Amino acid sequence: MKLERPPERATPALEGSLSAAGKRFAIVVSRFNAFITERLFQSAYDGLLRSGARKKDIALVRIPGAFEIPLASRALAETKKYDAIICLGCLIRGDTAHYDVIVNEVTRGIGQSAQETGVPHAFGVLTCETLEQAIDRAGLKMGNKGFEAALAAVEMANLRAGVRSQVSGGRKGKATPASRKRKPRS
Ligand code: INI
Repeated sequence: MKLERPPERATPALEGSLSAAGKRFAIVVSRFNAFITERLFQSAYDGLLRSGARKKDIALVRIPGAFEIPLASRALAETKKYDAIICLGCLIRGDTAHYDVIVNEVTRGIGQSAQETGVPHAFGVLTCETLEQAIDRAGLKMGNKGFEAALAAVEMANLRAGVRSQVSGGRKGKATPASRKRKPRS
């Protein structure tokens, strides 16, 4: 039997590594549906530690419900103390329209906070029809979305640092001014 080598990647890509060493994170966890969100939190914390983060570099912030996540995560991002924010919550559709009015606002608010502050935000907010769906995503059949969010946060923190150092030509914190860009050969 002949074993084939996996194909080489056609185009080298800039990607964030999964090393959390030296990086600082804030985890925002909502108390609503705590049975689920505590499991998301435990798994996110585990994911950060297993990626090399130090306990002292992980801040935990608890808030009442998913609706409060955008405000808390934005306040944390604006401190510029964290390389990434991990947002954890659990929205489960009930008999009223409460879920529907909250769900888009939470999603939009987290995205807006990420885009306007430039700090990566991982979206670990479950949006489920039933409690069973939520349980499946908090450590049962579908894995744990808290762990996935933690790894996404680590990767994006490294990607952001990589993009910045590429722009600055490897010099930390110094971006090359556009006026000093090499002129194309004539
Ligand atoms: N908060 C959640 O985190 N999940 C839910 O499923 C939920 N539902 O369905 O009501 C929920 N509501 C509370 C909301 O997030 C706010 O905490 C509350 O409205 C106070 O601002």
